[in-house]
Amino acid sequence: MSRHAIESNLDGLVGPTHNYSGLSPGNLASESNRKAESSPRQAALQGLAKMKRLADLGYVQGVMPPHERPHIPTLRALGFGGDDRRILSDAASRAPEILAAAGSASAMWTANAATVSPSADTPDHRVHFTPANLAATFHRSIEPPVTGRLLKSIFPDETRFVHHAPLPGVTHFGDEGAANHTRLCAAHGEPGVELFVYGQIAFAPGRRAPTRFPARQTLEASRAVARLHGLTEQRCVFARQDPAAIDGGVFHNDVIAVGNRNVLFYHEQAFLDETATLHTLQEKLGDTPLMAVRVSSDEVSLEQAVSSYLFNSQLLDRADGMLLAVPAECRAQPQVSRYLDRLLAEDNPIREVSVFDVKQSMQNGGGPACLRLRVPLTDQELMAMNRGILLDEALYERLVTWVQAHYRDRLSVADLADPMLLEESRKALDELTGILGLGSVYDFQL
Ligand code: SUG
Repeated sequence: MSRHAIESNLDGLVGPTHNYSGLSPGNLASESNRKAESSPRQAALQGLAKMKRLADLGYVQGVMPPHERPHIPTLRALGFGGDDRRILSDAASRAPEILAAAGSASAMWTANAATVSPSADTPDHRVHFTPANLAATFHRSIEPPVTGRLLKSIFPDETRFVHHAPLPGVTHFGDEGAANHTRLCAAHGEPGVELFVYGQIAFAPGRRAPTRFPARQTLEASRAVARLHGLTEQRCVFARQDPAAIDGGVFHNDVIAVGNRNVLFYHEQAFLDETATLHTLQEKLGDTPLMAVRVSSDEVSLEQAVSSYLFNSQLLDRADGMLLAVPAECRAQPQVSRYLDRLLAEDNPIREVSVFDVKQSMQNGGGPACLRLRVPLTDQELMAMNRGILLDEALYERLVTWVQAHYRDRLSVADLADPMLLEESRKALDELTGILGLGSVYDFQL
């Protein structure tokens, strides 16, 4: 079945507690900016400016709200009691690492919110969502329940959308969502091939595992998501990440590869077996030619790929080819910038490079592609979703005013213990669900 469909992008709106706590081993930016002062206000405005520019270019752009942080139910579950003020002060003095985890605004990276299979790929012709369990890091493992509620509230029509529960929250089934999932196809409304990239095999750890940093995604998790979504073998390719890349700071596949339609832009160290991966993709794509844009280590080293986040770009449709939406860091690094100039001059589908400033997010290891969840939708599905989250001029203006009213310009890790911050955040989020027409989704609202 083939119907007209587009790719919508749901960007995570950065939350009021955005901070640098160094919570993600293997994410070099997160580790190196540990305890630096952050600006939640700038972070949210940078994210909104990115969404606005893409919406102005005609892309369907949605907003995924932040989660409630610090997350008091998590602190209660870990034995902190009394009123909110008491919980915060006890956690700050007795277990600051737990408070930091419960205070992270990490839900902003919606590429890790879920895996999405469009209706063109699934046997019941509905869009399937599985929220990622994010079992690899404690601070992110708090996200799935609220992510699930948000997705249900954004895509409520059960005749068109299916919401699965996250996989069991243990590292055997460690699932990081769309950051390790790329869909290749001729057109968004046509059946495609879903590429699942994993870092380890949980039940056969073996010698191929990285030695320095954790491999967050398991093959078992990827296969389970594919099963839940009803994808046939013909629709799936499972490829292993190069463990050396994980040890070099590639904690998700979207740090080293990005695809759109039949184009795959990737670094030669993205996959353990590059030849077999490309071969299988082409075999399963059938008549649709895979256009692989390969970047060699001589052109851009693994280290430069990680520090510039070249591959954490968005690859977006244009009438005559594709637009690559890169983080500003790519143009700041001479070698990467020269590579981009060559890319534009050469014969390939990438016609334009647009630069986005998302520095506040980048300093925690999140580039343009981390900030968005792709949801391919047919025209009917697009009409059936909760359209209150779609960004237009009016919503953009409203959200900018909302950020300016509620967000702090400076935040340090110690501020997470401030009961006023919790109060400010809840007030902001309560207002936000009203603005977006989402109903009650947060624990404090239920
Ligand atoms: O999971 N950083 C996130 C960045 C996620 C990037 N997403 C994709 N590549 N799709 C992570 O490591 C850092 C939080 C801190 O250290 O304060 C953090 O969670």
